[in-house]
Amino acid sequence: MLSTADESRVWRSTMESLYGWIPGQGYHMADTNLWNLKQVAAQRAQELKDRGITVLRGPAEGALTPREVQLLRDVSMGFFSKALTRVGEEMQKKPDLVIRYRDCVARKSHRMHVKPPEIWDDRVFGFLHRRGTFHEVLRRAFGSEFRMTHCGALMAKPAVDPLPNNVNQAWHRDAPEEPELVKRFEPYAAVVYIPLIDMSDQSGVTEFFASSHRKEIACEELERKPPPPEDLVSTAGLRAGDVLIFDIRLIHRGVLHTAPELGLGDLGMRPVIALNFGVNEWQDKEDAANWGEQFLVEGPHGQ
Ligand SMILES: O=C(O)CCC(=O)C(=O)O
Ligand SMILES: [Fe+2]
Repeated sequence: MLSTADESRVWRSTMESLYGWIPGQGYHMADTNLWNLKQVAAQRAQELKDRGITVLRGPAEGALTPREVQLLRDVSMGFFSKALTRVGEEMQKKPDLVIRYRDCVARKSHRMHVKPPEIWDDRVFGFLHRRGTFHEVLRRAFGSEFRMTHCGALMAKPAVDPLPNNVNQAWHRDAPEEPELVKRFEPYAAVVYIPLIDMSDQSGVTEFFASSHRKEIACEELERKPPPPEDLVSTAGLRAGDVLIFDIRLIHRGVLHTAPELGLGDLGMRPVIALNFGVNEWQDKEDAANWGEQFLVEGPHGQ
């Protein structure tokens, strides 16, 4: 448990990131709003535990501000374009190149997962690392010390033509259950998704099977028999900066992005920030399991 002094520090920094609270001058928000945010955090932490997924919508619930979204768009799109240039150069040498680097991997469903190094700079991106309502949700859900273990951007490229490789991702869990940790923490790790564009059904949504985090379900079977409608949660309708949190064991999949006009840049990309958080006892195998050994893009590298 945090002491009252610690708790009030967490909330002061939340206020600072959300409402521009200035030390020494106090903040202008009424106490009732602060109380509301605490209520939101408590309720969403419970939802994360029960359903394996929860969403914070709009700045009043702790979503990112437009300025924070813009900062993230700039670094994601900037790094993506560097990565694409480098992929082009490497493909000239090796047309059957497998894109699996330490800072950039290709995924199914026309997705590229990149790690812009700037995001690790917590002087600029402190709002992703430790301030904000979503950290408060995680703190309450984990009930223990936790840390960020991965941060990147999931870029979905439009796939408008009916080509054979234009397929949705397979249903999957990002990591299997860890029975020893479940005995002590419930949950023990979670993923945070923050779309950087307003999401419609066509802009490359992610679909989630709510409540699947504690169920024994064979993901392959969902290709034939999809989740029941009442448990199907999609990112369609989220606004840029909204914060979706899901249990690392929750079943989900990426759906094709078919609306370049709703995306960013010349290609009409759909960027989503993806962060992993877990209790200190949890070891994140994301890098070892899914990423390569060598860097693709030259320059400073993140963590
Ligand atoms: O980009 C998305 O919508 C989801 C991607 C995903 O789940 C993954 O790559 O593991
Ligand atoms: Fe995934």
